[in-house]
Amino acid sequence: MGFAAANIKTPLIMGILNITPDSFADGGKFLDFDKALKHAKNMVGQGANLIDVGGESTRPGAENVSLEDELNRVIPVVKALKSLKTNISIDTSKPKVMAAALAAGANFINDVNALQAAGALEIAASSKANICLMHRQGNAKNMQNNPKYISVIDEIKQFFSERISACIQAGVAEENIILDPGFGFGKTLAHNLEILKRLGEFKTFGLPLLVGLSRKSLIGALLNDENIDRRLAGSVAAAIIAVQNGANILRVHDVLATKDALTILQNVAED
Ligand code: PT1
Repeated sequence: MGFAAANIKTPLIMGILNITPDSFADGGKFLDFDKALKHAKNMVGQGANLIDVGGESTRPGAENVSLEDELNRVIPVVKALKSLKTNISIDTSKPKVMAAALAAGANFINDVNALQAAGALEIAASSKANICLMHRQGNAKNMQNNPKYISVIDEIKQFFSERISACIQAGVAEENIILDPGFGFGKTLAHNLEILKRLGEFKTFGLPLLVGLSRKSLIGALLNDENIDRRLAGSVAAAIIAVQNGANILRVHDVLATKDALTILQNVAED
């Protein structure tokens, strides 16, 4: 069962749990699994409201992962996360991974492809899980290759309208839908900044907004520093701006820092 996403007042923190394989050591698989669980436990302890389990990188230029590999990476982790009694999100575009993850205890589908794969809508509709519909221009391989929009905001809104309609037609409950403008997915720095500035315009759908800004290259570009280890403060600042502009769920690597910043914001913000 999903949580009441439409009633989110205080922003929720979605902690990122990337399950990447260990390509060399024999005992690698077990170590990865152990490390992933420990990390998830830490994030929940730090204030994460849901854990986003991903077995396929969707960052620019990333390689595709086979169905079998993705299932082997994420399903044991989803099963193990049940003991943490947290909300479990599955970050996938593959309908079979969605179905297996839901059966294993996930209650949130985070699809950067917005359920456009054949069969994805049906799986979403047959569950009570929350569904995050993210906007992306292009695919992982080509999306940062000169993205162009006439109006980035209008085009994302148009996409949201189409995908919300497709979901409702397929039988997904509207109150389970969450929207995400997809920072870094087929967007230039100028596009990303315009989306952050005008995030509030997506509230016209009356649905919660999820944003993923954490450690992305847009932060590095603004700081003129490509070092990913130096993106914490910029990521937290961007997350807080997003909340002030209407974001309801923050997809982040750094749960504790984000939680602390939100606490400061909430003590100052009027209700
Ligand atoms: C996101 C997101 C995601 N981002 C949702 N799911 C990633 N709902 C994975 C870069 O420019 O924003 N929303 N799942 C990670 N993707 C990227 C994209 C990582 C761009 C890095 C960059 O550095």
